[in-house]
Amino acid sequence: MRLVLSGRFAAGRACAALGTLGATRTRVPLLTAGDSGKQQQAMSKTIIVVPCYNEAERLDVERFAGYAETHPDTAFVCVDDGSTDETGAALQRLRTRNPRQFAVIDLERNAGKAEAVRRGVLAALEREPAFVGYWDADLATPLEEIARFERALADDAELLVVMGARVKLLGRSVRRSALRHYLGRVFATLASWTLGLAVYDTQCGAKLLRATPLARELFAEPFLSGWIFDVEVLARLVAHYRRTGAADPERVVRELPLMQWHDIAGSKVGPLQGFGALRDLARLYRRYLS
Ligand SMILES: Nc1nc2c(ncn2[C@@H]2O[C@H](COP(=O)(O)OP(=O)(O)O)[C@@H](O)[C@H]2O)c(=O)[nH]1
Ligand SMILES: [Mg+2]
Repeated sequence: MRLVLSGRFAAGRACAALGTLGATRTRVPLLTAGDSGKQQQAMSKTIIVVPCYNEAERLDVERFAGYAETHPDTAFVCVDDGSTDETGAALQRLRTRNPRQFAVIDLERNAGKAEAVRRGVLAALEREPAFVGYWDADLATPLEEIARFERALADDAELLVVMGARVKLLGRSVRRSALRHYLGRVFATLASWTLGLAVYDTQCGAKLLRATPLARELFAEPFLSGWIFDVEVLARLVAHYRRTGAADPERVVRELPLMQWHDIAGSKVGPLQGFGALRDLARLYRRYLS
């Protein structure tokens, strides 16, 4: 699998420096910092990874570009996960328009959301931002929510992870079909039991982490699971704190009820994936928590 990081974000010609990353031994251009890379680094407080698989129809280039313009301390790493439509061209348009704030990682073959996010997060961490996160390309969670996630991390030095939670409350706009909502609630409850954590919504595609060595550790190894890698990140965190006794995981993770979350048509996750998710929950329990 080829991975190309393009744009000034990729530290110019640093792509010549090849290394290996994770257990898959994929050849990966390391993000060595040239001068422009260092400038970029200094300016990006937050880097958001956007996994994209065949998102040409849904990717709203104007919304991403507009957000970046008004938030110069935020950068995006968009991971084109072997798309077969025009996603690559749309992402290149974003990058060309604003190479300082948009980088594109181009995975030649589809590796799945978990691996795409993992690659993006590891690449982003090389830039040493204060915060690193991931956000669904369909913007079901609007980018404007990022500021609240940043504030939560900035205001509480002990917090490591802030996760969006889709909770339908008065004064908030959370729109999801009843079927997806109830299937989601069943899954979330099982995930919470498995983890032994009072988590409400593991699967929201909007998360922000403080960019610490522990954050890197959480993404260092390829995930066992496909769609429920968010649960696996939490399982790794719980296992870490069990091992070290350094903190209570419930103290370092916070769920933030979103002001807006609208389900966007065109999801690639169907109800059938639920069975795979249950199998993956059992595997996660055995691997990290039993
Ligand atoms: N990298 C990668 N991302 C994917 C894949 N399938 C979906 N995604 C991304 O995952 C995010 C959420 O996908 P979506 O289909 O809207 O799922 P849902 O909102 O959870 O039902 C989007 O950013 C997609 O582009 C995939 O196979 N690989
Ligand atoms: Mg979606």
